[in-house]
Amino acid sequence: MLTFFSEGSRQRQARSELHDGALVTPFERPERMDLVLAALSKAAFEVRSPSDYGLAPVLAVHDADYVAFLENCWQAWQAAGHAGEAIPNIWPARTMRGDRIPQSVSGQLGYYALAAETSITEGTFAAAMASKDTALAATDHTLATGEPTFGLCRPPGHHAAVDQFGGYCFFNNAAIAAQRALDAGKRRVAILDVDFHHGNGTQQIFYRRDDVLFASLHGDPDVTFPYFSGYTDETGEGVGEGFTINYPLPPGTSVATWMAALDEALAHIHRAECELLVVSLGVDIFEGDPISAFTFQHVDFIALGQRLAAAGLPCVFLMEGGYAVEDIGVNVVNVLQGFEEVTQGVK
Ligand code: SP5
Ligand code: ZN
Repeated sequence: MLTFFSEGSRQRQARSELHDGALVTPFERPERMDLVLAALSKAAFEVRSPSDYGLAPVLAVHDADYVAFLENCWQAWQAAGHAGEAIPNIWPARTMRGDRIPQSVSGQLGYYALAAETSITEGTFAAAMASKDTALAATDHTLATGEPTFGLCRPPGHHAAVDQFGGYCFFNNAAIAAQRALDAGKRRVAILDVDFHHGNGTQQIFYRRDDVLFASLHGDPDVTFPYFSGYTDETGEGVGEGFTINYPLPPGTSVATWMAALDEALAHIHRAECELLVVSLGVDIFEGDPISAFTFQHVDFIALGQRLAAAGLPCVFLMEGGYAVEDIGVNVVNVLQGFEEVTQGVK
């Protein structure tokens, strides 16, 4: 399967993640890409660089003030004399005002962040730009050829909302891809999110729309990040009612139970007559993932790819999470090869 990857993704070089009450080396680290690239190379996948699509496709789903904040944050943080990476520590919490965007970068961080684990650093904006280029190039290839395509996006995107970053995400690559497909003439696009964590950002971006169906399988937010999004009673609003569907599953959920939920999600997508499938491909559903709690083994990712292919839609895969660094390459390639076995009739 043709893959797109931008070397610009390496500019995301954060040193700090707030985890378990300490600053640790981020789980979302550049080595993740090296191991996926090695596995793709071993499987003889062609990898191409995306072209530069500029900011217009980003501004089609994100607010301009948010994009400007991301672009300027690191410089403002440094100008303010802070020693470490830019990390929020105050929010417009429920008992405070949500209608003010403070002048101070510290206040702005709280306004535009939805979680504190994700720092902003020197190359963060450039890497986010590279990541959305990867998503757009993959989408354009599928739109032009009908062939499945893999976008090896980094940083990931599915937690990024209209005007908020967090969960290692800055620009919502899947949302940018789906909007691109609509702008190219598709009438309805499905985004299927199989990452362990709920794709709260993707859900929020399309919550009141019926041209993008968002379906997600994820750890039950009652006990799992992002905690405040991903429950079954979130089904969309207005014309979007019925175009959001969530399958929260408890930690330790068996692969059989997960696959049964996947089949329900695919049936829902089928009924909605979607013309393109964008898969938010997080492989943190792997049993060995250090921050997640599902039970996928290597071989189960092949079955996942096969089931996705059976949906019979043109398909764009976009990388989201997956933090068992030694295993993410094989897990990703297994999904893509499982998919191709079905679409190309290879066994
Ligand atoms: C794209 C993506 O997968 N983002 C995930 C962001 C998760 N950030 C917070 C994780 C908190 C994990 N705590 C789990 C403790 C397990 N022992
Ligand atoms: Zn995840």
